[in-house]
Amino acid sequence: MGALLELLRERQTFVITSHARPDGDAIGSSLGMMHLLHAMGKQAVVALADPVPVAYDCLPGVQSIARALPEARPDAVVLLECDSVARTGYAAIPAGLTINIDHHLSGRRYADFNWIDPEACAVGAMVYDLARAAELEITPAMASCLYAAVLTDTGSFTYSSTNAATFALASDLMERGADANAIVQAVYLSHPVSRMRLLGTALDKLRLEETEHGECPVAWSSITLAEMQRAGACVEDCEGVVNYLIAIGGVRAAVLLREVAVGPAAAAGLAAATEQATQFRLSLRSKGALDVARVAEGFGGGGHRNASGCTLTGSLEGATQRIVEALRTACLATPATPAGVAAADPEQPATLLA
Ligand SMILES: [Mn+2]
Repeated sequence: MGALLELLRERQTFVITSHARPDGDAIGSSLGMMHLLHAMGKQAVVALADPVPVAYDCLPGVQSIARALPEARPDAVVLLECDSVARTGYAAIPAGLTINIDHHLSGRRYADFNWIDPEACAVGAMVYDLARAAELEITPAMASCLYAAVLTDTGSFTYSSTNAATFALASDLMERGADANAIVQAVYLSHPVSRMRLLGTALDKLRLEETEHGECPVAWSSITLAEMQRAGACVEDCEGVVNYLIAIGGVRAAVLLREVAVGPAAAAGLAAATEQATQFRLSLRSKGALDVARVAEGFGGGGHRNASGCTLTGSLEGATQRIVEALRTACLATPATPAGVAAADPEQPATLLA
């Protein structure tokens, strides 16, 4: 961390970015990093290729987030939660130096400086550690941003990455002025009704794999573009649906397949994709030792042990068959823990993707 601080101190202008379709950790840690650099007397702007969901409008500094990269080439670009430059949604990010800060198991060392900590519950927690190491004052604004990152990336302190240190971090952020109540209100209690209608559709289509022993270790469902259109829903409304599938007792792995608009279909908005062009974004979840990061990597994706994602092309039936088969194989290869309860495994701490 000392080496990273040295790199930051030596430079003056920064661009901070994170992955496309930004989540709570992407937005919270980016803004937290911006506040940190400002506190160091640096020039720093956050640029995200996709819009910030309205749920995060309450975070201090969010109105300064740009969609386009600044024209002037910065001294350094800080990439948070990205396994490549392409993950940002930008084709290229010219900078004197690239800094990669990530906590995914599938994190890659593609930048000039790489700090990957798969044990961190959120990248927001790594930014917090950096601020402490720099002996900077953590302002209420920075605290709120980092709190939002930690809250969302731990599934509201429920994932197995949550430990005593996570609560100590949350407690410290609240002491320093994080507005935890406002964040919970905005992030969890302000959903549009379209989101609930879409959830209803997905749960209605829920399927469970039944083994000869009567167990149902794999659960799956899907959301098509037509279903989204019918519910008046947007892509954002699909977030978190997969968490309901993995919440079922006895289920060890779950997947939600979401049809994405590609090619001419994308150009026409939410028009149904042609058969050949059909593409699905998959969100995978698991409990305990079952590693869905590895399953996703088998399809060119990645993530955390208990939460990952990948993209499949083909028909819905074909894509479903391939992923369910892969999850079934992973289940068979990984012994189940009693009652499917997540095992506390100090050897391989699990971190989850929001
Ligand atoms: Mn994260």
